[in-house]
Amino acid sequence: MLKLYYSPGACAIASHIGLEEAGATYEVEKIDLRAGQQRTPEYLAINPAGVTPALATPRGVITQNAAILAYVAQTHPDARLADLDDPFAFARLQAFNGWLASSLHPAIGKALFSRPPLEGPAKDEAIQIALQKYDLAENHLLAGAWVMGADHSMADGYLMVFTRWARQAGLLDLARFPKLNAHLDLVQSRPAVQRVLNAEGLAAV
Ligand SMILES: N[C@@H](CCC(=O)N[C@@H](CS)C(=O)NCC(=O)O)C(=O)O
Repeated sequence: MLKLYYSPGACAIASHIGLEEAGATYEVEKIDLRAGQQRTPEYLAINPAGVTPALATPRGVITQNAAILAYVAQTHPDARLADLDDPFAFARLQAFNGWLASSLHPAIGKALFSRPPLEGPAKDEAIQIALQKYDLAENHLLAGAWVMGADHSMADGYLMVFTRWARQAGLLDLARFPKLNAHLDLVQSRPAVQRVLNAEGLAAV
């Protein structure tokens, strides 16, 4: 049985959505990031990096949303969360998820969730840097209604994490980001995504 360690509304929701979209058999355990549960010896024994998500599998723990999503896609091929027959298409998908993990997530995370919170010009600068990355997604990286074009994939729930945070912060301006707004609405309309939002005690934004 797979077990996902997650924190509600945090980036682990990408893996949670991947599991639900795949129709996987899994259980979840909530890690309270605000209470510092990610730094307890019990959780550090699961993920020594002290972050969520972590996915416990029969062969050991997988960390990083991009890796968990690729594992779920490959172990549940009927769900078609990735084009597993085309190495180029799979690499493009991995490139997008890698960009989310290494570029968009750190930028919006710094702007919104720095501890202590950023203020004044430092916050303004961090927001501008993050918005330039949303510009890149809006103008260059989205291949169609879904991230990869005509077909839904494991990248869509992952992108939703960050468009959701941006919309909640009032940063996802409709005129500047029409495609990202439409994508967020599309992803949130999926039954699997609604089940995950409910399970995490969240609502569509
Ligand atoms: N690139 C990593 C990011 C993991 C990450 O930073 N998770 C955050 C929540 S969005 C976390 O657990 N932070 C807890 C902490 O830094 O103390 C992934 O995709 O898994």
